[in-house]
Amino acid sequence: MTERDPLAATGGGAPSTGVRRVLAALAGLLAAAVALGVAELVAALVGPASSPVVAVGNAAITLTPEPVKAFAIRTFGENDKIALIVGTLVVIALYALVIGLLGLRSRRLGVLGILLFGLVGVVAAVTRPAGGILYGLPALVGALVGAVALLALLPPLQTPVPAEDPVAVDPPTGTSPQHGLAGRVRDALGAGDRKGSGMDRRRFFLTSGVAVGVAAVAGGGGRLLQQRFDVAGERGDLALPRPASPAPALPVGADLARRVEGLTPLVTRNAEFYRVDTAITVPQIRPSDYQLTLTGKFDSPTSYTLQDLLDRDDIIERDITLTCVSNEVGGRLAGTARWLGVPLGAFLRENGIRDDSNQLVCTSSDGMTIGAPTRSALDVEDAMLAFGMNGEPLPVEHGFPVRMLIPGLYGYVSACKWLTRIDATTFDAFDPYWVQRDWAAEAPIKVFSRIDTPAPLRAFPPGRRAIAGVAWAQTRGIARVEVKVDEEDWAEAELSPEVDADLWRQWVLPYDFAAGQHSLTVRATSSDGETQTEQRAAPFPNGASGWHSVRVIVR
Ligand SMILES: Nc1nc2c(c(=O)[nH]1)N[C@H]1C(S)=C(S)[C@@H](COP(=O)(O)O)O[C@H]1N2
Ligand SMILES: [Mo]
Repeated sequence: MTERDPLAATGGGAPSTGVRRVLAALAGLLAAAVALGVAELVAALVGPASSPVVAVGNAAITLTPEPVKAFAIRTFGENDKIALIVGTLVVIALYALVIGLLGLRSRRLGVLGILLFGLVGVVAAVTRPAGGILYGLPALVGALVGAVALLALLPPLQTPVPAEDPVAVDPPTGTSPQHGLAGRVRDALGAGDRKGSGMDRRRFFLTSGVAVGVAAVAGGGGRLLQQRFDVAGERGDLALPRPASPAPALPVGADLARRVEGLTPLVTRNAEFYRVDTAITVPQIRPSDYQLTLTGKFDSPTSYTLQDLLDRDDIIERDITLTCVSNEVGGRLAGTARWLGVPLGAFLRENGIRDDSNQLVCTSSDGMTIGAPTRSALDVEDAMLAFGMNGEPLPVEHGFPVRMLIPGLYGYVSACKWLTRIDATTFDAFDPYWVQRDWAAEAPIKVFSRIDTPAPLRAFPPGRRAIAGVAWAQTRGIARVEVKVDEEDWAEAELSPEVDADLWRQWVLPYDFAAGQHSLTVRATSSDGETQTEQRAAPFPNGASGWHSVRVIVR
């Protein structure tokens, strides 16, 4: 087969060259759209995480260097995943434009480009921790159909069309040597290029219309069909047990947010609870399929179904504040909920956990590994395998059906969501996901306090106004919160009642503001006497430190 450059054939200077290039780029885009649409449809058979856009996005998360990831979390916050998907689509679109242009010069190169693009999708999907060989299917089928689309779209841009004889483009009878499947394939691959001096716009736009239709129907249909993996229904039907040990009642008036505007509520609603994880598509685990497996240093490990866990007679309910290590000074990656679950220490002992395990490696259904110190899992009083959050089954985003919680440790070393395996091992034997990325292997939560109100740099009139916020030091509790205005002495704030050492405390200090600019600074002291350090540290590698300050304008 000989390649011929249709542009060269026309001397590259024909008036239609620019238009032809634009249409070729469009052909590349359409072929990519068809590929992605078809891939979504196939992913509806295999599972949502096998969608190549999702798989490539997930792989990007895995491969992205920590500083970039930290930047993304800082910049996009809870929208980091949307930003990633949009970014992935933009890269794909640019690549597709190039493929279209390349295809104009050589269809074989164009097809090769699409197949390469498919290969990236296949590799990304198959190598996902939760992925199997089947996960490669959506990208593979998508790329093949995308290649067919490209081969259908390019020829009309390269075929000479004698205006008076449109039939010559597409012979209706079998007399042409190009006819028949082999001939068509040869034609499509460029061997059949004739002088290449014109284009058949009508046929191009008709084919484009078909491509748009296929992409939209396959993509939209695929996304719709993927909803069959949703476990929202099963989650709604799940009945939670009553705790044998209920949470201590909150004293009347415990929540200072009722009287101070802008203060974080004592208990965070599920919909408002911060979310941090690497999952682009949230794992969907059917309660009836759920299995928790114990491996490693256990004398008598058992496997548990969800019902086994729900049926236990030692269920506890506790109010616990959970925090992310990525939380910056003044940050909001923390929340408090009323959790319901199995006491972790008792559970581990019952399975004969051995003394020579110092790390529990928890694995989620999507392949995340989170390593917690065995000592904390055994000894921290309210550590649990949680299945309930604020009176509901865990929301799917927060780990349905079961997650781990160990008060006093950042989430990345304790709070494994979608928990399916606990391996009793050692720190020497295995580095979990974040530790592989150089975060600290052990990370107790640092004493922390934050000013919620007044908001920085928003002007308000002179007079009395509450300065307020939250402070936490899980497992130790907060004893004191102090506020410094400008160069005045530290003033002690009023605290919400101490409910549990694992729960944050709200603090309030009414203050008479004079006109002008003021700087407000807060610091907390834990019940065991550690005052929050002024020393600034970034979240990496074991949590941010430093006092939170805000500037306010009074006028
Ligand atoms: N499976 C899984 N569990 C996970 C994570 C994750 O990425 N995957 N992130 C951890 C981190 S870093 C934190 S801070 C908490 C956050 O829990 P939340 O999203 O319910 O607030 O979950 C932890 N558990
Ligand atoms: Mo985290």
